[in-house]
Amino acid sequence: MRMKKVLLGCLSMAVIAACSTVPAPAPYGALPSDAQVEWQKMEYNMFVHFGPNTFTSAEWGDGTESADIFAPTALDCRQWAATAKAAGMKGIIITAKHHDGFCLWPNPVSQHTVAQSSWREGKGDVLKELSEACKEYGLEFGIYISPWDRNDPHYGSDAYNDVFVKTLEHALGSYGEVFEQWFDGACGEGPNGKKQTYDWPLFYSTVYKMQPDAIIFSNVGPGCRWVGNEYGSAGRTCWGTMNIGELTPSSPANCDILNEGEADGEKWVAAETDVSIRPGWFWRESENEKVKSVQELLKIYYESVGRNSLLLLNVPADKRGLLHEVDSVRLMELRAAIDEIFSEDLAAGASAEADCVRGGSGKYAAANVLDTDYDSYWATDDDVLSASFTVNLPEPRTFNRVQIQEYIPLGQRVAAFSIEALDADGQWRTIANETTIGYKRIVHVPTVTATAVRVNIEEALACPVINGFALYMDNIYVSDEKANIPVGEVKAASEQLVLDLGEVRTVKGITYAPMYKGEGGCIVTYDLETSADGTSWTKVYEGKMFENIINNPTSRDVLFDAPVQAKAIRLTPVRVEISAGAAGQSHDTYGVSDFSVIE
Ligand code: FUL
Repeated sequence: MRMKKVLLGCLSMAVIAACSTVPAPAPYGALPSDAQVEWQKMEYNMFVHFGPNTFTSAEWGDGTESADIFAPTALDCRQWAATAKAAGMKGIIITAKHHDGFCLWPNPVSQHTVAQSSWREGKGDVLKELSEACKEYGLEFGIYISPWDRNDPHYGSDAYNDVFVKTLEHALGSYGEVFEQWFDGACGEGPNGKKQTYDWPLFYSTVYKMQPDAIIFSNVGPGCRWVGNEYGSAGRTCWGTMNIGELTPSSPANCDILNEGEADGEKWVAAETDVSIRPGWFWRESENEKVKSVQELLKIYYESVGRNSLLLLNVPADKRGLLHEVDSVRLMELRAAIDEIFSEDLAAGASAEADCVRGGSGKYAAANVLDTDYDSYWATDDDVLSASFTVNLPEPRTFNRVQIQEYIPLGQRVAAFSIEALDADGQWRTIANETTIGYKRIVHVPTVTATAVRVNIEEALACPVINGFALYMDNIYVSDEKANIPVGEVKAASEQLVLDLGEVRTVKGITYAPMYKGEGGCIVTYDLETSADGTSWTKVYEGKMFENIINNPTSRDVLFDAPVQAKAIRLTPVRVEISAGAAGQSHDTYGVSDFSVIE
């Protein structure tokens, strides 16, 4: 019924089209800036975590590390850039200053930088070397700077905001163009135990003063937003828009909103999916064996790039100052897999038609979804919010991925759509029911052989504007099931974890892993005791922290300062939390998928 009405409407418009030029759809809602559109087109970038933690194995350094600890033996940023380029990435973002406050570039604002270390006799500069390597390899260069600083003596006072502004000015003013400024939302105590109230408007204006086109990442933008988790998954519904209102990077929206965005949101702040190729953000020897598999990385790719989000994949540099061979080989394997899956568009040679074409004009014809011109699109009349286009294939083709792109320079519009395939028996079968599209959506459908595919826009905030459609066959990714879900148990926060080894053994440390996505909560701080006889206990740690475990609920190895002779190990949770916004909130249960000793 609906189709017929639409057709009639469109036919009468066709007559009008013959006598006049049909205007393009007016932009709808919050729009991306040109820089935001270009940013989203990058799709896949590299994050490099590097700093004192690389040498201490900590996730969060406490700021007391000596500058001399930073001592890469063979730093080669050209190797990073060559690897990123070969991996298909478009830019690299470096942790210029993490929470420990150590700066990877010399600057007069801080007394805790490479200039104070004996590495290269205080003459080294990682930002210089990386920015030059990026230029050489045609990559964009981006900077992560943590406002949380556990070293700076000013932290916790108004003076710190000025110090931080000067730090930004120096980093952003010394190395040419910076495409993205990454602000970590973490806000803990500084060296004097005080927290800081960040002057976010001042920080933003400083970035724009120094780098007018930079995309500012924070939990809530203004350039792009955090995706709400650190395991690499944007929402199946994912709007580029969100209501920011009074939210700030230090008090963001809850993670579900960050993950999905909001229809008709007042600001364009597309989601950036930051995730590490390893369990932790920094390199450590013990995780060389735990680099994510191609299957896990493909899942992440589909759930970020394939869900209207940009993928920022962390590949930490090691103690040499190189990307480790396990990681770089994995990146090449992933690239080969992506190339193979997306090498052949199975819609090639097809024709397209639609039940409504804007003003009946060829300028907005359905065929535009099949060409490679980003700026040509299929659009309907303004009052047509549900319509279909059909892609007729030259012969039966077998595929299991349908890629659709919405022309985001005019705003994100589609709220619900379905996909049908015309099978060998001449039957139209529905193969997907989904919600948003955005810049790019890659829909997983059952493997199907079809002679035609139809996309039904069921619901849109304004007339749909679609500029891309492609079909692919993925023979590599085996399952849509959650990859590597650790099975485990949920325990009461008051419950201790006790390991009886049966005999006295030499123990180097312990491993604790919470459950998938931190279900049940995570142990954040704990006491740890060992016992040689199973009855009397000796404390090894009191109030020790699994750093960043709330945002990144992955397996944690804790290595003791020296091996211990123990028959039993006891871990007592002190603080148990569950993820809430970008922080944690106290919780009465925690998950355990692994509690074991390292021997
Ligand atoms: C988090 C930080 O606390 C982690 O250490 C890491 O840098 C990650 C990208 O952001 O909030």
